[in-house]
Amino acid sequence: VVTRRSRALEGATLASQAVAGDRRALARLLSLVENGAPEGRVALARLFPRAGRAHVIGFTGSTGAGKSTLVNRVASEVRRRGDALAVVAVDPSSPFSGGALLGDRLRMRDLAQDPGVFIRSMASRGHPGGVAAATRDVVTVFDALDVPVVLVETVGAGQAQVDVAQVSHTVVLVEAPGMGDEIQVLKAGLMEVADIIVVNKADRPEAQQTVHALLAAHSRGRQPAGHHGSASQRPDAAGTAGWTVPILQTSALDGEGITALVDAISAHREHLRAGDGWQVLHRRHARAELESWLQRYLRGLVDEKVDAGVFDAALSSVVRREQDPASAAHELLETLIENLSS
Ligand SMILES: Nc1nc2c(ncn2[C@@H]2O[C@H](COP(=O)(O)OP(=O)(O)OP(=O)(O)O)[C@@H](O)[C@H]2O)c(=O)[nH]1
Ligand SMILES: [Mg+2]
Repeated sequence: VVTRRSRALEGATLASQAVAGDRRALARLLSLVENGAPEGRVALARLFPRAGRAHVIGFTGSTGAGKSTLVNRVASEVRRRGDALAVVAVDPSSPFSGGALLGDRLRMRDLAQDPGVFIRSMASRGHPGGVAAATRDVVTVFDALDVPVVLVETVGAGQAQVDVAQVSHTVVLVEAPGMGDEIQVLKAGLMEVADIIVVNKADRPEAQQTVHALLAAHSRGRQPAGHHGSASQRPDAAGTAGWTVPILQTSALDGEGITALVDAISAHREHLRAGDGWQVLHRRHARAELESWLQRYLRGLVDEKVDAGVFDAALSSVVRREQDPASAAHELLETLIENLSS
């Protein structure tokens, strides 16, 4: 029988072993953390105070733009400059199937031999608190192990793209020529979260056109009409004010432009560090996490303290349109409060 105490013990033990450099313990710990297991929660509680120093860089953008190839190149360059690093890749397919992951694995084989590199692929499905929360937790583990740089690659679809801003200090938006990029990125609201924009596959002739399209889109979103230049100012969000979003070109396939990209990533970090950006981001991330845990706990409390039958009755009354969902939720909350005080 697995008791609460033995789980807590296992979580704490795995956390200490991982901190001490035990790779097997780390792998097991990451699985527990990813799946939201109680052992993982205990370990995270232990590790959390140790974290907060890693520079987390999120890579997002259209499917097939070359994010994985680029992350691999950036990882090599970061290593060449002397930093240990972790790569967290959120893959849309299951962890044990799917060509994309296999491809990523092959590409990462050289890096994987390096003891200064940690690689974790995680499925985008099957996380009780959502993929963003699971990603954040995995990042926290690496951060707590004193890994100074964490590269996060997200799936190229839907909401998960924008979520990358919730875990990252620096968001790199990766696009490729000829993908209807302008429309795609605008639709997904990605321009607003990008700190660095990369046109990958610059070896292709249409790359220049894409750079122009992105420049136009970017300045339209950010500047009064008539702005020209190779980069544009991001005037918004506290803490990131004063940062000029560079639009860079890379060819991840043959390693072109990677040095400039890593320079830009470092420059963004310095920019955040020089002002209050780093603190502002940490406060924003902390708030998002706190809010999401409050929601989960509150929902859990309703499950625990309010009869399933009462919940179902409320649901049916909403389905029959006898009651609107907001009023029904409010009544459930009142029932919860009554049950808590009795
Ligand atoms: N020509 C060219 N092809 C590239 C470049 N970078 C990546 N590719 C190719 O583009 C394809 C997709 O690359 P990935 O790195 O898997 O792209 P991704 O954005 O990670 O894809 P998803 O994770 O599936 O969204 C692969 O066949 C790569 O070899 C590049 O700079 N130039
Ligand atoms: Mg990929």
